[in-house]
Amino acid sequence: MDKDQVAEVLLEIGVLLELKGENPFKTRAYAAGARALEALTEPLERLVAEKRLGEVKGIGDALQQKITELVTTGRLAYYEDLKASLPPGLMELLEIPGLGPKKVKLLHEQLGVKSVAELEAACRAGSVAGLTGFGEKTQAKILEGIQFRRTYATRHLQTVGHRVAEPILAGLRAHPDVIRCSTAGSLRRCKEVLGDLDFLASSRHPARVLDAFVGRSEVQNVTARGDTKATVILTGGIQADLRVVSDAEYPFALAYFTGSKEHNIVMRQRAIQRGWRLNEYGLFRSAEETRDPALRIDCGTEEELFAALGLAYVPPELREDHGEFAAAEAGTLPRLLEWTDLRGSLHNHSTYSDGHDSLEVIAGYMEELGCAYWAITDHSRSSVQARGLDPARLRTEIAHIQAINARLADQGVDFRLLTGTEVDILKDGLDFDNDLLSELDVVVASLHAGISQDEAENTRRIIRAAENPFVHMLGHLTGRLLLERESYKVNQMAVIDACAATGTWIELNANPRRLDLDWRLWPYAKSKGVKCVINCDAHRIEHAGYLRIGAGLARKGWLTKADVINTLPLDALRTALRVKRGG
Ligand code: DGT
Ligand code: CA
Ligand code: CA
Ligand code: ZN
Repeated sequence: MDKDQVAEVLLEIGVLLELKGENPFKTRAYAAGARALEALTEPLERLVAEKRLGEVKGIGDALQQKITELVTTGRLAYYEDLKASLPPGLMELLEIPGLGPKKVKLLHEQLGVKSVAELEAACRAGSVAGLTGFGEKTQAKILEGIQFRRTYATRHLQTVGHRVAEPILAGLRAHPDVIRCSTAGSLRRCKEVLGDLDFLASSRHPARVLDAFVGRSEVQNVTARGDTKATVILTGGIQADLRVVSDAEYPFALAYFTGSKEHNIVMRQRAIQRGWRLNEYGLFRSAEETRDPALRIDCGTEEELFAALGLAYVPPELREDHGEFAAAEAGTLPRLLEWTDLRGSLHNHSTYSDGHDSLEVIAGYMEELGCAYWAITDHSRSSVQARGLDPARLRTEIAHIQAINARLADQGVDFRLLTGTEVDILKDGLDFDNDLLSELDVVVASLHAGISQDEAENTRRIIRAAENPFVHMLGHLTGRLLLERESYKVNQMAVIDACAATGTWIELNANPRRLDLDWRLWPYAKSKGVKCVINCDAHRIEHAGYLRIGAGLARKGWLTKADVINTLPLDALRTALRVKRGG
């Protein structure tokens, strides 16, 4: 077991102990232990092998022995016994918004609730409201949470899909009987949330490929298994489909199962207009539905299929019937952004506010990664929960960044940190005055608190921020958290128009839970001349990887390198940053 897995087990032990009503000191020790592991700078395996776990602050005797057992054997008897001593449904109850271990324990002890279904029944019967510490309001909130979970349990963040799909695709690739293979469906189209995962392979021996797929260790349950397809449920509850076709059918099946459905309908129409038929088995010279190989128009690749239908190749991200057919026919499909075009991120946090890493660590990591720049935009003072900076502390940070940059210059390194802030948009104006903002390289303005129920009010506040000459860009415009929290009310079109009028950029927040401005709105923003900035909103150095996710969504929004500000090299970026300030 690696460090992250061990930390996860420790956290879960802490929760299980809390559910059992153990003394809080004991339960907290596990959470502290997990945090200590996350902060390790040395490989955990080495610490265990050299019996040096005791040197780590926050890891006591009891934890040392458990961590050692987990790392060396991959299991922990104590943890398994603990899990077995509680009804398995209790952990699931914790996933309902508003329910922590204390409340779950009470529900279990007082009402005998052991599952989500039982909890729902108890709420409907009104018995939850009567418990100490609950009340009508909490009961209603719990019901709402159960409903929300039901709607979203079958949908997953794109990153989760990628993480789960990668080893499965690698397994297909390595299989001796697989000729070609790919992901398909919404995963290949780079949708922000996914229903299920789709895989496609070509082979002369479909049964062998399907055997290997359903036999994988992450398969929890085989829902369906036929001669050419299988559907399984993977650990974590995500569903996956695999189709296996002949290699001659492969390009047609790949196009079909990549979809979207709306895109496929138009493709079929185009075939019919030509007196042909298109389905997952081929493009056929036939007026009837068929899969007769003798009638198939040979296409070796998707490119050839598109060409046969009079179209330029449409990248999977654009296959949503959002205008790709007109553009592919006219030969005006844009050359989409590549994630390697990106030079850095302009909205990120450090230990000065709620980030995990110091300026030095960030600079070292991003330089090593090959970035040209990385802006530090810690929170402003009103974001108290995020340890927002007051003006004095921001000036300390500016000086600190300048010192680091001076050192980089001395060493002949081209990489630079940029100074900045993610300044809060307040009821009337911004959290910092223009004098202070003018001292910063990069200013991101975001709405975090005091959000109104009134769309016009929110829109007005955001537009006012865009009108400030010192604000370069708007951060996470809708405040949405995918599968978790809806957007606040805001007229996005009006904001885009205001950004166009003022030369303000809009962020594509590449955090996989945000991904706003939504890809559906970028073509409009682009038509108005509004530039995009793909930002990691990094709170840890590892979040630099979000650039790739953001680039995928930018592609889905039809954006090219020229539409995205942070493809600029440092000098050109500095020039672009001066434009709105009249310099
Ligand atoms: P998801 O799984 O909900 O995120 O979305 P998709 O697009 O992956 O949908 P899925 O998994 O149901 O099907 C994969 C592809 O198969 C889909 O993108 C298009 C194709 N497909 C599925 N059902 C139909 C259909 O009834 N008609 C057509 N034309 N295509 C379909
Ligand atoms: Ca799918
Ligand atoms: Ca599917
Ligand atoms: Zn923010």
